[in-house]
Amino acid sequence: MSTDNKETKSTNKSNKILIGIIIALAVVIIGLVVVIFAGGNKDKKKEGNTTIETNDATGLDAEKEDSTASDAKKEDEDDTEAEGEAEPDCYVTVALGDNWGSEGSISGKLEFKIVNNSDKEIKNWSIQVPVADSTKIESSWNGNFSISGGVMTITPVDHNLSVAAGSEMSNVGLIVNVTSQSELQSISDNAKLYVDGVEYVSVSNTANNDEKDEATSEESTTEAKDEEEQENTTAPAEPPAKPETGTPFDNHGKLSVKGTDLVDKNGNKYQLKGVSTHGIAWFPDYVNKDAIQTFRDDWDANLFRIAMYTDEYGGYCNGGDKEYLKGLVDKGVNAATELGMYVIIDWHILHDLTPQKYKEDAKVFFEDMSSKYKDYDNVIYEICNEPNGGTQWSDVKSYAEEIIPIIRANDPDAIIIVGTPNWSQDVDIAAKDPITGYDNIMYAIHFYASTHTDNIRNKATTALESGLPIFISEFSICDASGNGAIDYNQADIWFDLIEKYNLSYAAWNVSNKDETSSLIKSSCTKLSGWTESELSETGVYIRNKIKGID
Ligand code: IDC
Repeated sequence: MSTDNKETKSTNKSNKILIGIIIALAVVIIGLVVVIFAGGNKDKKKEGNTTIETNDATGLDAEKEDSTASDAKKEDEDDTEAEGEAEPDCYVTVALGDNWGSEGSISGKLEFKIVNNSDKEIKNWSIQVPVADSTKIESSWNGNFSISGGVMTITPVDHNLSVAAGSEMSNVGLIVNVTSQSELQSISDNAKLYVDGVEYVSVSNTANNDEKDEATSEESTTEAKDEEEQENTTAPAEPPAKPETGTPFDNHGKLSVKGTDLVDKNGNKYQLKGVSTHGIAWFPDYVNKDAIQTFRDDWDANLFRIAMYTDEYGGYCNGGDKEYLKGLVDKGVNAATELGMYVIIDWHILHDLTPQKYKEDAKVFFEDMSSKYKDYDNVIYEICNEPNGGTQWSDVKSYAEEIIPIIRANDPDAIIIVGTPNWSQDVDIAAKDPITGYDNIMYAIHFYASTHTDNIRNKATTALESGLPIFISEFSICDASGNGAIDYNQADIWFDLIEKYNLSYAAWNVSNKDETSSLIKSSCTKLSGWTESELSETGVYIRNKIKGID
């Protein structure tokens, strides 16, 4: 009992203490509430946003802080909107090319491109741009151009009726005659994309509240991360498809370099003869199996070169879609492999002048390619199309000495073609200081027969006679612009040299672009299976050379 009493007493005592504490706390809380309301100058929003304020002065400061914060937020929103406007998910760009004539009558070249970064195919597109009344269309390609009521309208032709999600449609262009440079500039600046006759409004511009903004920015960070990861990881290598029987690769297998010659798996001299795509970002549709098969079966070609520009329109290093471009390379390599053709993956530097400019991209790219195609003995790597603009052989050589080991680590003996200075003409300079320590290295020599004659042929023979293996990975029979008149006489002299030294070659270019070097007539929109009458004059000549018809 006495124990119980003691316990009851002590319980009573602790109850009293507890009640005391509760009362004290209640007083403090009431006090605080009074102080808060006495602050008097804060609205609900602030209470929600800020720490509890204890006096008027702090409250005012807090208000200032808040309004600064909300201004900043507004600026953010404005920025987001501005960015959204600057970079919608689908838009048209216009490249202003050469122009000639003088004020009063200027002709200029304009090329339009639709970039579709949305996840939907764009159908029934048109482009509209205000023009001066006196504007005349001199010639045009890959679009229907008309001018009416001060507006130039461009609509699709059969082969570019739609623009797939995540892709670009380019090479729609015209030569226009205007009265001033500023009119040209204005056309270039004011072209707008229309879909179903209505000006295109980007879906990415609809995000207009904080939650959406946050979600979008989070998403894009994740996407950016994924892209980064994808770029740095290499896709697992697929075993190559078995080549069709009786095809060039089936018969000749893995090639190697012996002296200045390419030799086949049996050690016999072998010559690769074929064609090069135009830039795959410009003309993606020609990278298709039927086209490659047409070159194999109808032209007797055994080589297909895939030219991926690095620094021109939609190029790999100047904002082009890397995954998309690599997908096209993949499509071409796989088709060529199944067809038993040899295939060149060409890192098509040109505007970038020196391969050093995008060397880091090149390292990742060739690591990716060579690990993917390490078992594809028909794949040839061309690591820098045409160094130019004063790039020295030492710059090219040191670049090559970084890229070659990356390829070799995956693919110990693939053929690698190294570009040479002056648009791959100076093989004589490379011959004085060749790359050592690796087998199966060849050096690019390019010619355009109307421009490059004895002077460049002499460089070729100098190099060959000093033992340098050279490869004509690009050439044509017109002038160096890829256009202009054909020089059949010079072209024939080049082919004599080609036969004499067993040189391998790829002719520029598989497209129907309205320029002399295109192998397909510009009036022909077929993507394979061309008849002779659908080939350009250059196409007819090259096909005959490859087939051995004189
Ligand atoms: C040309 C294309 C032309 C394109 C231009 C871009 O034929 O349609 O507008 O590139 O700069 C080369 C280059 C090759 C050139 C070609 C003709 O390797 O990219 O293609 N050429 O100028 N070297 C010498 C000539």
